[in-house]
Order: sequence, then C-alpha cells, then structure tokens
Amino acid sequence: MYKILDEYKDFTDIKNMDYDQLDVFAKEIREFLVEKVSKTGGHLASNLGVVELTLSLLRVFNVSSDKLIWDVGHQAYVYKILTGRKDKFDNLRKFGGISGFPKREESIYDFFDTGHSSTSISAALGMAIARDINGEKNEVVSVIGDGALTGGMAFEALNDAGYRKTKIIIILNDNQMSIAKNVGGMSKYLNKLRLDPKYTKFKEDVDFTLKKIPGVGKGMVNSMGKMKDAIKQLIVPSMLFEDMGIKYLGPIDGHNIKELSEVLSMAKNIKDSVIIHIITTKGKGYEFAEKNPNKFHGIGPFDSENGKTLVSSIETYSNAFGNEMIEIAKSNKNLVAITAAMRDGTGLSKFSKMYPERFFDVGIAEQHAVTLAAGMACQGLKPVFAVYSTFLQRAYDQVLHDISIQKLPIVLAIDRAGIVGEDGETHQGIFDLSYLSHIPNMTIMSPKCVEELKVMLRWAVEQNYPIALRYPKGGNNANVKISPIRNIKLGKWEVIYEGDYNKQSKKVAILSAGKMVEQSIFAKEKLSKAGISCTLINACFIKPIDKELLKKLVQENYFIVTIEDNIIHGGLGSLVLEYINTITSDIRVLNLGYNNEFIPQGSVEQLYKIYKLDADGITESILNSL
Ligand SMILES: Cc1ncc(C[n+]2csc(CCOP(=O)(O)OP(=O)(O)O)c2C)c(N)n1
Repeated sequence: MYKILDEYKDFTDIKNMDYDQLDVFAKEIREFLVEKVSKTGGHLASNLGVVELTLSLLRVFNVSSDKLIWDVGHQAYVYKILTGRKDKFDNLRKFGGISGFPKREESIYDFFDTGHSSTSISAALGMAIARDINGEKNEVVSVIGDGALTGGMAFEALNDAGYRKTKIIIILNDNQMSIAKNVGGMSKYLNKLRLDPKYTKFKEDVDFTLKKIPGVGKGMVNSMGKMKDAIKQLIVPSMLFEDMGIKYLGPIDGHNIKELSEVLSMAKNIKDSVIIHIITTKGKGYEFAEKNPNKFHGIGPFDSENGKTLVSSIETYSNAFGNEMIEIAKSNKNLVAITAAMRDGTGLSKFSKMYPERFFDVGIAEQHAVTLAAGMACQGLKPVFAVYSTFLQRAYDQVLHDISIQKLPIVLAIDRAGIVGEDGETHQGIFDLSYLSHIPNMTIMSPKCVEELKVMLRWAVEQNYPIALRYPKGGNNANVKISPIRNIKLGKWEVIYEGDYNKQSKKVAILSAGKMVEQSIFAKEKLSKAGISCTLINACFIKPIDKELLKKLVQENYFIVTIEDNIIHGGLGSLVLEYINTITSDIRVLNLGYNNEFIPQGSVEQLYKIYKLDADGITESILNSL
C-alpha cells in the first residue's frame, strides 16, 4: 500500500534516497500517521509537523552512536516508525503496546525518557559532558518546540550550555504553537526572527552595507566588529542566543529536506554549541489538523475522512470547573485564573474569552505560575491555578516555600488527578496527595462528583488559606446517582450510607476519596449481596482528616477500609493510619490504592481493573481481608 514505507528496512535507507524520493516518503509517512492515530488516538498534529525534520536528522546523523533527545517526546512517532517500530502502531498507547513517548526500555534508539516538557537541553548537555569525559566523538542533539522553550528548565539549560565548551546541537522547532497558541516574550522574539525581513536580510548584508558607506573600506569593516554588533543590536531586537554563547542558524524552512540536511551538516562541522531555528507547520499535510492544530494536538480516535471525533455528552470535571469559575468571577472581582499552557485541557477557554484581563497563561511554567499566584495573593487577588496533577510535581517547592509558609489563600485546582490512562507513567496523577499531604498549612479536598466540584470550588475561593482541590479526568459514571454535599465544614467527612448492623455482624466502614466514591458505591452493592453491610463515607477532606468521625469508628470497632486513586504512601490511607496509631493499636485498616510504583499506559477502566480499584477488585480485597 505504501511504495517506500512498505519496503523500508532501517534508517540507512534514508541516507541512500534522493530528495524526490524523500518527499514521496514524507507523504507516505503522513498518510500512515493519520491512518494509525485516527484509530488509536494520540499526538497527531505535532508529529505531522516533524516528518521532514525526522527524515533529515536520520539522514545526517547516525543514531547508532549520535544521541537524539525529543523534548516532551509527543512528537517522536515518526522517529519510532523509522527506527523499527512501524509494525507496532496498532497498539500505540495501549496497555502493553508501544508508548506515545520515547522510552529507553522500548528501543535502543530512544536515548532519554520524556513526557514532561523542557528537559531535553539539560539531558543533552549531560550526555555531551559524559561524552567528552569519556573521550567519545558522537553528536548530541536535542529537539525542542517553541512551546517547550517557555519552560524554566530550558532557560536554565541554555544558560549553562552557552557558557560551557561542551558542544550540543539544539533544534528549535518553531510552529508558533504550544498546545494552543504559544505565549510569552520568547515567543514574540522568535516571531521577530522569523518575520522581520530586516533581520534575515541584514544578516547577509551587514558587511556589504558597511562597505558601501563612503570612506569605509574592507579593512575598516573587519575592524568594525563592535560597531557591526551595535548596528545588529539596533536593527535586530537582540542576538539573544549568540550573546549567550550559542551559535544561531536560522530561520530555516523545516519542511525542506535539502535545506535542513545542509544546515544540520553545517552544525555537525561547527565545534561549538549550535541552535538551529526551524519553522514548521503544526498538523502539516492533513487539512483538518493544519486548520485546527489545537484539537489535533492530543486527540482520541477520529474519522480520518472528516476529522470528526466522537463527542461525549457527559459533563467533565474540567468543564464544570471552567463554568463555575465564570459564575464565581461574576460576583468576586478578585478572582483570577492561571494556567501553565493548558487553557483548553483545564476547561478555562470560555473564562479566558469572558475575562481576558483576569486570565493568565504563563507558558509551560508551573513553578512560575505558583509563585506568580503567591504574589497576586499577597496583594489581595484570589488566584486559582488550574494545573494537571502530574505537572504540579514541578512546583513542589514553590507550593511549600512560597504558598504554604505564608499561608497564602490560593486555590490549586488539580485536574487529571489519579489515573489518566494512555499517556502512561509520566502523566498518571497518582502522587499529588502524597506530595501535598505533608506540607503544613495545606488543605486538600476532593469531590465525589462533578456537581460537588462546583460546591467545593465556591467554598475554597472563600477561605483564607491555601487549598488544593483535586479531581479526575472525565466525568461521572452515568450509572451512579450521587448528590453533592451542600454544607461543607473544614475537615468534616460526609456519611453517604450507614451500614445495617446487628450484634453479630462485622462492621465495615469504607472511606473513599474523590473518584473512588463511585467505585465504592458499586462495591457496597456487591458486598451487600455477599452478606456484608458497609458504611460508606466520602472522605472529601484528605487533609485535615475527620478525626472525630474516625475516633468514633475506632471506638465502635469498625473494620476500616481506605480507597484512593493515588499511591497509598502519604495519601489518605497513610493519614488515616497515622492518626489511628495514635489512639489504638487494635484496629486493622485496609489501605487500597497504588503501591509505591509507576503505573503504565492503558485505558482508565483497564488500569482500575488491573490494580484492583474497580468495584470487583475492591469487593475482592475487602472480602479477603475480612
Ligand atoms: C511540565 C509540562 N507541562 C505541560 C505539559 C503539557 N504539554 C504537552 S505538549 C505541550 C505543548 C508543547 O509545545 P511545543 O513544545 O511547541 O511542541 P509542539 O506540539 O508544538 O510541536 C504541553 C503544554 C507537559 N508535557 N509538561
């Protein structure tokens, strides 16, 4: 079906193709990507944008010895196709299948695991330092998008790389997009480099122009280095990269394999660190993705003929959050919303349009976002930072040092808490309870349903101390009927259902947090059929826990079960155990959650089942313990 792709063996083939063949090959790769990703879902638009780049990299470099690091790694599908994994694309992102990100365990050609943004320059520099110490000769190349370049780590790494003699090659893949339109001063700067004809022309013309000035001869031009620089500074806003000590080559058409190959070869021959600025189109070659790169950044299965996805009718937690933010903003003039490049994913698009002056997209900069919120809170604003659980890991110290010590009234709206599914280890939000629960002054809440998120958000915004509100991906299970708490009290849990006990019966109390309440409701039914009546409690505050209620359960000799969509260590289960240990050594507690382990990719339902957090698994664990 594919003339070249079907015959393709390995990347040495690419070195033997001429440019016309490579263009045909690029077209086939795009068709293959659309065909496969339309079935599995995945990061389509970014991959469509790097087809020529990947071919050129494999043409010029030799990944048997040269190292290639993909920042974020969501754009490495083409590389995977070309490094021996083409036949595994039917299982992309599925349980047991190939990952949507580079994985050292998956291939010898994946040199560094990524998933979170802005790490590639640091990792490349580390590998290059090791190369030099070991007396090796390979190149180390990092590919970083303009979105990923907004992350603090990338700036830290550039700062270090510019000053060292260690050579690395950085490819800056500039498509002007993060997930949504890229933001920030760096993005503006790149835009100037790309658009300002004065700049590109001036670069070539500077000597020529100076020579034309009457009285300025060749010798004088050569001795006018400083003045040339001064003129460059005047006309070009800043020679930022060069001034930092990194050679700049660009802007280059990132869809022209010949041009790319020439520049990459040139970079190979330069002995210092180089940044190559290439311009690409996100979604290139597939009209629906080119028109709407945001939608096709990370997409579920879709119809490749018309680009349409299945639209779900359930309200997601993210939508509910965004809608409630709009409602609260109407009466609370101090409310501001912050996102670190996740406007749409966190449900804030509508808010950003309705309240542009109260909406802040800071780029992929979670650490900055937290401390920015702290500054705002010091001056009386009410910041809500909406962030995915996994990305907040970046900002642990900022939460501890800048928010919690000062007890600043900030709401951390932690979306995608718990298992998220197909993105795998790097994205599962199963650590937030653990890393937040031992920070003093931090209150942690988790709603059991979408409606409860709204009630909690409204309540949290009114409090005068830091609150983390964690909620899962998706929405509620349509088969469960739950109504939200109406009256929230700090550290008070909600008894959803009282067990039905006689003198002989074993008393069981299930304490569930967030999404796990739904699963517990199903499990309660199953246990009831097995003759076990359970008391079901919504542990809506993970911190502080409801000590009064816990004490009562202990005194009444309940068998206590905690359930959370988090690792057990440091989460709800740990907090409950720690407290119970202070009042008795008699009571047994069963903690259900994840062990201290990374959870692989798979669908959420599949993973709940495997890790025994679905109704069957919970029922089985409780029956075994009893
Ligand atoms: C620390 C962190 N925050 C947020 C994200 C979510 N994220 C994944 S890709 C992406 C945008 C990356 O843009 P860019 O680097 O320009 O790559 P492109 O997809 O445009 O090629 C974001 C925000 C992440 N992976 N890591």
